[in-house]
Amino acid sequence: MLSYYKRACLTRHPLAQKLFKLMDEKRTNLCVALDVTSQKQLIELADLLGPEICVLKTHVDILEDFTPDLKTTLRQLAHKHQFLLFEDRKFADIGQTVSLQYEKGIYRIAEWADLINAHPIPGPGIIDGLKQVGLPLSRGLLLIAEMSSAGNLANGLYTKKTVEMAEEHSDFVCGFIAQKKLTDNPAMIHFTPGVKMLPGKDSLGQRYRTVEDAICVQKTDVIIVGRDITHAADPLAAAKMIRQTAWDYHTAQGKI
Ligand code: S5P
Repeated sequence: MLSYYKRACLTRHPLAQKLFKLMDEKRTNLCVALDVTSQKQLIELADLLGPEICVLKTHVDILEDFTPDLKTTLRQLAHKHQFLLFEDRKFADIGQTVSLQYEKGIYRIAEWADLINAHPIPGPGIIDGLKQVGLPLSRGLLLIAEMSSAGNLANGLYTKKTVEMAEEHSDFVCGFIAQKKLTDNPAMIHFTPGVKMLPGKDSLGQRYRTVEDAICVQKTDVIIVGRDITHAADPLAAAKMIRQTAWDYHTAQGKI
């Protein structure tokens, strides 16, 4: 198994290099999903959990009090605690439309988010549209190759074609949202959502695998954890515990 440091040397994608080095130096492969609806909550949690994470994942469109200065605050926190910002926008339209959704509108995602993701359903034009905006800014795109939710349609040939699309656009695509490792290409980073300390599901189709399963069995790189941290009685203690567990499993895989 290659270390994250070695993988940083094996990719020419500037953002992937940055993330691999950050994970290696900070010793964390935890991405926290802060699905909160107020800016105050988002900023407080980002500042509290920042030291534990490599990536902060947001859904800015669920904020009820969004103001444009949030992007400056998030960038300052990302710099202070050394993490990347991932806006989980799940783009899914034709190239022209997604390029506008990415660059314009009230959220101006391209201005502040290091990472974004997209459904490959529209075909490679979606990558070209996002790339036009993101490549000059050294941003990165994750393709959604698999989903955690019950009954989803992203499997089999769809997933295989997604991996091929990613390889063909590896100047901008730096990895996947997936439930397991999909390629041996060391440049591609696998992010896995639907992770908790204990397995289970929620009432709306979300399915959870454990940290151990995600890292040791499915061989993913980064775990995305939301409610197991944000709904814990002590979110910082939960984040510290999950971070340490995930890193211990990662090092036990011989990736050090
Ligand atoms: O397949 C997916 C893809 C994503 S990005 N399943 C997911 O759950 N997600 C996101 O991960 C979802 O939008 C949410 O922000 C997070 C999971 O949150 P949790 O509270 O269930 O851990």
